[in-house]
Amino acid sequence: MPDIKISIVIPTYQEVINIPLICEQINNHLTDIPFEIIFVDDNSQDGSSEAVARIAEQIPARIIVRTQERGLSTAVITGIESAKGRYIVVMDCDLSHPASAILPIIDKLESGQNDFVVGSRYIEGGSFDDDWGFFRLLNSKIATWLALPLCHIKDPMSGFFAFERQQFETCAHLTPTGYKIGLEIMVKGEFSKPGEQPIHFKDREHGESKLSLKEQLLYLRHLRRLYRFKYPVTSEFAQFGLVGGTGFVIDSLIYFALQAFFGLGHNFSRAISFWPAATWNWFWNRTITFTHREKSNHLRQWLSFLATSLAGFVMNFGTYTTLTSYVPFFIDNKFIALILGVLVGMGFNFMMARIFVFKELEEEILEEEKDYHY
Ligand SMILES: Nc1nc2c(ncn2[C@@H]2O[C@H](COP(=O)(O)OP(=O)(O)O)[C@@H](O)[C@H]2O)c(=O)[nH]1
Ligand SMILES: [Mg+2]
Repeated sequence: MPDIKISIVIPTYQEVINIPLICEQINNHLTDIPFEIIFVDDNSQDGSSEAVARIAEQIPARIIVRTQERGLSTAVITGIESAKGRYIVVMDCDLSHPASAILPIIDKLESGQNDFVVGSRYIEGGSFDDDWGFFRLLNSKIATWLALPLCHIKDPMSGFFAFERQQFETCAHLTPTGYKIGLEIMVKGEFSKPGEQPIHFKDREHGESKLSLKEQLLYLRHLRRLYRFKYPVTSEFAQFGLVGGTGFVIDSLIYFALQAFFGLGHNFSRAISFWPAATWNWFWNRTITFTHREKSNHLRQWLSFLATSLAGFVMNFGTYTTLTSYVPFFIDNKFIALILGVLVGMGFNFMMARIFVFKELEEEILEEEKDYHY
């Protein structure tokens, strides 16, 4: 038997109707090419195994049934690990992904034009069925936009993708959750030439989609991991800034409320509103921004966060006062000085938070606390 050229990995859950259809499509489009189809099924109990056994008499297909584990992403990894072909193609079973695109995709890999190719709805020549409602489209677009900074691909969410099997070794630390394993492999693997092949994405006709709201929430957490992997400092800084922004709102509300409802003076209100706002920031930075860092000892951490925030506030205020007292430009442009003060204070706070308040964990602890990575 010649060496297998293409391994097509198809995760399945209750796809017994679609299994023969997709096998036939693939077989029709890959004449004279040694290929294998690997279904990775999560114990569907709907006759999928028997269907594959029947097909295997004519078409090189096999099925791995998992009983211990569930989930699309890990199923895809299981399939890739058992594949023998030179190239891996991952696609859905529901006939959304056209088998006719497999060879053009492989051509791109073989010619060296690309080292990772996705079947894309969103580049020129790509399309999807017309009846996508407004919300479905918006949902898909937002999810796509959120992932754009991670890779230069217009359809990074695609479940139809391919790469050379050897390259899988470069994908370090996969943490497969949710649906978007293609995106994760692309971001974490050492791929330098990702590309896209336009496809028409057809809606499924048989069976049901398994994409639930829960999966979508998981996607957001998954994205955060990927951002953290690719842009460790920037992603922390963005979250720190976001938390700081909400803290600023809390600070201002309390500050104005104290003056309006309790008749307190300007400076006194300022001095009081700082504490709840800083506590708010500490809590959310601990819960969101720095979840992967030290979590122990609430009191010590809270106190050191307050101390560094206070120092940051002094830097902020000091910058503003110095600039507006001594530099003529800023005397006329106080607002710019105010912004600069905020930036200096925030930069200082961020550095202190990373160095002192939320210390980095040792590698081994990180491994054990994998679930906290979100
Ligand atoms: N093994 C396995 N496959 C799954 C699971 N969830 C979905 N799939 C398969 O993954 C592919 C895409 O799922 P689908 O429900 O069509 O998602 P959608 O196209 O995003 O709505 C299909 O082939 C499904 O059968 C799962 O938990 N385990
Ligand atoms: Mg589908």
